[in-house]
Amino acid sequence: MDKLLTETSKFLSYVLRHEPQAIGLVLDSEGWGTIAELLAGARQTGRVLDEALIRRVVEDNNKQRFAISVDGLRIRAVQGHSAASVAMAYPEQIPPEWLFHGTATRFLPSILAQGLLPGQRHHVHLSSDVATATAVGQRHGQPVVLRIAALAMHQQGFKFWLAENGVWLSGPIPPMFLAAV
Ligand code: HQG
Repeated sequence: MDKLLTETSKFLSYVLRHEPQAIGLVLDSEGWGTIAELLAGARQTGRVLDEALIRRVVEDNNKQRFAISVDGLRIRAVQGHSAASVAMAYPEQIPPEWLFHGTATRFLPSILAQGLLPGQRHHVHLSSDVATATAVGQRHGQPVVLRIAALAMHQQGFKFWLAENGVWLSGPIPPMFLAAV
């Protein structure tokens, strides 16, 4: 992705996941906002953005973070939200035996004491492979990957959801289901 695409992707993540009100955008409970309102809001903040650029970001995005509605009028982030107005109904899924969570070593004492917590976001984010989890952990510092006994959790009634870009989501994960990889 070139610099403009990366920068635009970060802007879309910010307004579609966290702070839609920063540009006067309204998201429905499924996370959808209209592209027209997004463009108008961005323009007011002086940002160079047009529909073609939005479509390029959505299509080229390395993690398929965004989706455009079938009618082409609306856009949303497919996971990662913290905005209170959004409560997406992800499809519940039976997880594989193990899922992975990448974090920074400095968070480990707290995580092993409290379990994994969603923090600002609506869910704990999990990966189906160690390489992806390592990259997620690297964003925070010296990475470490935890293995989650996901199927055992499911069998005990914990819920797991799968976002359309392959990111697994869950509620809080108690320490007893965590182990170092
Ligand atoms: C940590 C990116 C202390 C947790 C990624 C993480 C992902 C605790 C941090 C998505 C804790 C939250 C989400 C506890 C959890 N004590 N620290 N009890 N429980 N933590 O960014 O999972 O590129 O909100 O380990 O690829 O890193 O934005 O979550 O380190 O899919 O599309 O608290 O964001 O996707 O950090 O990343 P984040 P995350 P995008």
